[in-house]
Amino acid sequence: MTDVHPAWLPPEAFRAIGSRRVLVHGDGPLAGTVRDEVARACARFGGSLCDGGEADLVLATSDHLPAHARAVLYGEEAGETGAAPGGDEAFPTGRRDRMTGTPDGDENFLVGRRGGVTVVAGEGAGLLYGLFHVVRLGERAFGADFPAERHRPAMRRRMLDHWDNVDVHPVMGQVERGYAGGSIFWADGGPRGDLDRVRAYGRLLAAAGVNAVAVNNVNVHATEARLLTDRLGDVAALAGALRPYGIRVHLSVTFAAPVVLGGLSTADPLDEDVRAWWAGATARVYEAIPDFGGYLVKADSEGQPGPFAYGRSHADGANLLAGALAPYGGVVHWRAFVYDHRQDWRDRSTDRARAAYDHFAPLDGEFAGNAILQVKHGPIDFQVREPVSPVIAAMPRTRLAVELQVTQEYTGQQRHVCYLAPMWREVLGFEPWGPGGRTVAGVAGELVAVSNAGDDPYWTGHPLAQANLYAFGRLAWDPGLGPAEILDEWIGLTFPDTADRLREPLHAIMNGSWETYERYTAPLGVGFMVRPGHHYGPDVDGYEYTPWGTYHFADRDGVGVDRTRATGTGCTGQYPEPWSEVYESAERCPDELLLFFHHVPYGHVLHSGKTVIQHIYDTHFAGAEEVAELRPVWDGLVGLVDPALHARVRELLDEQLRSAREWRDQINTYFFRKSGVPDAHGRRIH
Ligand code: GCW
Repeated sequence: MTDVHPAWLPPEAFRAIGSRRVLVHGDGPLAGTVRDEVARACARFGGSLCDGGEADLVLATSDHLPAHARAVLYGEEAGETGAAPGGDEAFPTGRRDRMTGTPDGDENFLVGRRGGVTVVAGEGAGLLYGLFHVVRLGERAFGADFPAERHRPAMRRRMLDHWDNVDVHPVMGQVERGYAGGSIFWADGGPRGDLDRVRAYGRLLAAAGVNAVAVNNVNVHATEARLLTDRLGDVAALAGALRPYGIRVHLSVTFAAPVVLGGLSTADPLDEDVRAWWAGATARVYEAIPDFGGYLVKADSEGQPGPFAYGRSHADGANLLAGALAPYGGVVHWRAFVYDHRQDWRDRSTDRARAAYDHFAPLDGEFAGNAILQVKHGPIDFQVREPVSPVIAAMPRTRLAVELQVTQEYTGQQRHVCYLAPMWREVLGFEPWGPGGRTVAGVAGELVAVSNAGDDPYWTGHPLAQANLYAFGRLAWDPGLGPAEILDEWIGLTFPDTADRLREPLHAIMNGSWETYERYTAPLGVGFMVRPGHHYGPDVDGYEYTPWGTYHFADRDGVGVDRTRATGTGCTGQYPEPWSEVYESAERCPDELLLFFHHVPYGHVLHSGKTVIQHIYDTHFAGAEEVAELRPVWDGLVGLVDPALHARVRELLDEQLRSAREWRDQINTYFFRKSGVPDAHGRRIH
């Protein structure tokens, strides 16, 4: 692992801890990880691991808290009794694991400071998260006193899915939709063999709050299928490297495994032999990996096998695997990304945006308690702007995970700066039942994202894309965090020496970068318009006459997809009130989603007061202009970041500008030629 960028955990981030006297007290492997971290920091910065009353920082499991530390958290009187403020239990959460019935409190931690001592108490991974909390606080953890606060993750599972292949796929390569080099886990048909790098990845993820990783692509090809059986040892090795950081390993499996691996004639979920096969295979998995997280399945989707072949439902399919995993406390993540990818573009009644709801909403209540339906955040496919998926509000009796895409397949492929936390924050804060109601974050128990990390020295190709990986973990821990606040944390950790001078320019470059990207690409929620296959760069009609169900229907009069109940596909009816009405009405529909739900004439006037066509021209000129402004800001940072990192970003900004101009010109030219409407400001359109 040479020359790998430390991302948000450079040694310097540990200075505040490493220059102090620290007591680490607790049993168990994760307490050991905390001790190792602290020991390394102290060796570097002159502090010490101590074992007595003189500590500046105490990190301990609750049963190992010394009395004086206990008093810091619980008050003097409680110091001896162990009663937590506001509750009887030290770590109450009220949540219990549905399968095992055990309290689900081992990720919590308490932190407080009094009389010159900072104390963190937590069980299991909680202690580790507490350590990283102190890392984030830096010197602030050792300044003024602060009362004990309890921290707990909002989402119980905070998971990254890797679309990594073991074999190099002839079209998709080592990592499907990977823009950061090869895979951290696999290379050329086998394990990549750099477990130090895997461990370092786990450490970064833990510091951001992630606790689960699926180590192979949801498109499970022949070699990858065997990770479940004869290649299980490779998965166990990864689990071993990630375990010290509280991260469980999950595996994408093929629904056809009993046939392709087990030699059975069927994979029918109701067949007894099939059940027995999964039970046996799963038992062997847990023998090798006792804390294995579970399976991830893409079934009946884009050519992957599934229960439809046997006339069974997706609940039958998911419950088959859930049943095999249940004895061990494992879970199956079953993806809701099911749609017809062989549709006829002439057929306007089939609507890909409807598909997940149509397939899954009727199955609400039929899924096992350890089956989690994993729903992409929008109804189509990770576009720069989509409404929230209607599935999220439609399945109150089903455990749901919301899936985001950190890898920037549709948002610039890690060649463009596109800080995605503002989009995710909007998704998580969306209220499906209207203002004042529950939010998406409140409905989903888990947050999952497709990782953007690879074996690139900066982990993410574009060094600034590290912030997306970091922000994903932080939002999964606390969806209430503000995107700018998270970015600020990331800047402080990643560039500890120059953060004060970097904050303003980096916020200027990144805060609005998602909206900038939106401005120069597909307008008003219409989506796609990317080059087929690799999905980089503009190609307005690239998907228009294909079977993929991603159309914009632009003609000389107008553009957009009619998804209304009145005259279109009826997709608006999949939303509860008030959104079903808001989206149904071209007058009330939010501008940014207008073309997702409506086909309108170019002269349609938006809430902004502009016509659709003028909005298209204006945003595309503005978006490309905004990108042109980034380069001078970045040039001003020479000397404030590592020269190699500076050079890498500079090159990428040049490509982003080239690409943004290409988008601007293709989109504007296309719509000018279709509509014949000139730009009100007479700017150059080709
Ligand atoms: O957006 C699409 C991608 C596919 C991906 C699929 C999915 C893994 O283009 O590459 O396949 O989504 O989410 O399953």
